[in-house]
Amino acid sequence: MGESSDYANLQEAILTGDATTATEIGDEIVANAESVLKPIDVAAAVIREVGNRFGAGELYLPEMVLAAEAMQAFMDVVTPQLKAEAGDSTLINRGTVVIGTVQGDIHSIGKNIVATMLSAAGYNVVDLGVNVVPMEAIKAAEANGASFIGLSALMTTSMPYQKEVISLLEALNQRDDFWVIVGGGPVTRDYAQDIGANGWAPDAAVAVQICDRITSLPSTPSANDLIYTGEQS
Ligand code: B12
Repeated sequence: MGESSDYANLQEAILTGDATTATEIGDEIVANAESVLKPIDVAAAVIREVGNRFGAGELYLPEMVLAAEAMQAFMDVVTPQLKAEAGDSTLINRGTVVIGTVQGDIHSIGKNIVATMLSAAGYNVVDLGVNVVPMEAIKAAEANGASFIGLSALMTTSMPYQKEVISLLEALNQRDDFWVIVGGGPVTRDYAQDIGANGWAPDAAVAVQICDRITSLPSTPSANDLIYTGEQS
């Protein structure tokens, strides 16, 4: 099967919520494609399109659930390969990242990609899962000696919990203890800046870049007034 027909079939499998075919195509891609990065991008674009159609009332929740299951089935197959490709570096330790999807939000696909890429790039990643209440994120960061707290939010209604983590850190006098990086579909660079996050990335590859940039800083600057994003050189 050629690459582009694989992509067309992958798009179709996710759109129609066909997890079996999504798994088969994932297997095929892992066996034959040079890299899984592009197919993951293709799949991510399709699932966002599903979200747009859901938002526009063109399809219903059960269809979005099935599409998400097909996307997840595909990700399950390609994730080990993604890890291998990105380096799967267990020898370097670039520091610990505690990551989770914020309170009230159960979207995990993008957060999982970010966690996989960071871990492959040499970070020790502690994944707290989804629906993580602010204090839990802070406690876990403390307990694991983390340098970073990564917060994913996919809904406008859950984005305020990213801010809540930062506010809590401030109230606890712990703001300078961790770099807070944020992301997720509706989270913009401006929003990240507004809430006083240290880093924002539109995708997982850039998430690794910003963590690398921050860890390579000569000293730990005061946290609040800094923001590192994919848009800076
Ligand atoms: C898949 C999906 C689901 C799946 C989730 C499955 C799962 N295990 O994740 C299911 C079907 C369960 C679901 C449920 C719901 N969903 Co939904 N869902 C989506 C959908 C279609 C795709 C999300 C996704 O996986 N994208 C693909 C990944 C790869 O992209 P990503 O998440 O953006 O991540 C990338 C970057 O953002 C970045 N990134 C992500 N996190 C982080 C973190 C850090 C630190 C950094 C640096 C970067 C970063 O890197 C990632 C990789 O490149 C979106 C549509 C959309 N446009 O986002 C709607 C969407 C988010 N859902 C929506 C809604 C409304 C819901 C429900 C409330 C529906 C309902 N009525 O029950 C529930 C939510 C329940 C809850 N409490 O959370 C709305 C949110 C609207 C809003 N208010 O903002 C959306 C936008 C759809 C829409 N247009 O209406 N959903």
